[in-house]
Amino acid sequence: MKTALIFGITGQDGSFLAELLLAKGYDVHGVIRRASTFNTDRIDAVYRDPHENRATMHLHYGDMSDGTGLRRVIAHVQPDEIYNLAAQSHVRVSFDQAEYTADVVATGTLRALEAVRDHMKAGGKPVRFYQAGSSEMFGAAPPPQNESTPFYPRSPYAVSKVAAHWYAVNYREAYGLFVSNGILFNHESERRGETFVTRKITRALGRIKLGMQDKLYLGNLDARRDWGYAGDYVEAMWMMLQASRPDDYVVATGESHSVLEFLELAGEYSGLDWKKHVETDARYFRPSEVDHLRGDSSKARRELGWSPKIGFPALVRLMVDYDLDLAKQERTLAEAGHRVVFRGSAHA
Ligand code: NDP
Ligand code: GDR
Repeated sequence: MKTALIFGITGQDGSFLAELLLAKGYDVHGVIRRASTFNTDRIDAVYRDPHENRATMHLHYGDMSDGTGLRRVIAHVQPDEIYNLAAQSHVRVSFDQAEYTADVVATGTLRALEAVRDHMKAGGKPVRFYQAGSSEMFGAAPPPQNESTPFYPRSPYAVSKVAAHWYAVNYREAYGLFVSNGILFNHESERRGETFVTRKITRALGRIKLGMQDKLYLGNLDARRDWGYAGDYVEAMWMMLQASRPDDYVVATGESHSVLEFLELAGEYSGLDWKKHVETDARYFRPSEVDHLRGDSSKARRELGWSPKIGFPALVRLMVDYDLDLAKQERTLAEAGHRVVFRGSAHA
């Protein structure tokens, strides 16, 4: 049985990856942050109380800003594979929290790599390391973007991901570590954080449809993204660590759509006269925008045998369906007298 350690297990991708690895028979360990409220919603379905003695997933407290803690977790878990998915992952927020984003995303990756380097030097078993890179690293470079496209990052988040990418390459070259960079284009799901534009849209449409919300405020509708399904993308992460040698891979659908196109399709599918409900708010524009991302993932398709299964219309539909159901649950609770608070549109 292989042992995997996931930094960022409570996030969208962490939860899908944990499920994938559990289904493959892995012993799965995850690092979670201490918070004053529970932050394990996305993994609660696969978590078992360790006291019940049938635990398949183990959680450890840790933070990418705390290198000593990361070392301790690695020494304790003795993983075969580490997936570094932890990040302050919101591009807009990174302009407000630039230093923090750099510390977690760039230096946090360096801390993890240093820990792996020392762990192996001290005789620990060989570790394969996945680094969660991003299409944001390409930024202003024109599409289609592939592994040879020069990086041109346009936000503190993207600059930090570029630094993390090069740390990973350097540790591969300098110390011979098995480190692979996935350069993943946007991937969404019903578990997507509610302040990313796709989920913000589907969440709002569900609530508007049920009369629980009137307006949806958005920023730049012209930006184009290559949107895939998160469940498909975590498979590519796993495949990268099963390859015979470490490398860097773009993971994308090869198709791009504007934010407006996403909105139109989701609005039509919801059966709403959505134009009456959508307004623009300058606060959601970015100081410097990434206009057009469309990935060329032929290397991952050729060398890993990866391909996406869920296309754009199916992705939009599954998110709208899920959020319509969620809105129904909220309305039922509200009708039963519960206080249902929704902050969705207020942030980012
Ligand atoms: P999420 O924002 O959903 O999840 C991020 C995870 O990182 C959460 O588990 C979060 O914990 C954790 N985290 C945040 N800060 C810290 C910290 N200081 N120490 C330890 N853990 C921390 O992101 P996604 O799941 O969407 O993305 C996964 C990774 O892939 C990220 O690195 C992201 O930047 C990158 N990426 C994502 C893409 C996408 O389209 N989704 C595309 C390309 C790259 P908590 O739950 O407590 O907040
Ligand atoms: P992105 O995703 O920045 O591509 O980063 P996001 O969904 O936040 O933005 C996509 C595009 O939509 C525009 N937009 C808005 N965005 C948000 N969040 N809120 C709005 O109201 C809004 N209105 C318009 C944005 O300007 C942008 O052009 C995501 C994250 O998951 C990163 O961690 C990851 O690395 C990249 O995808 C690939």
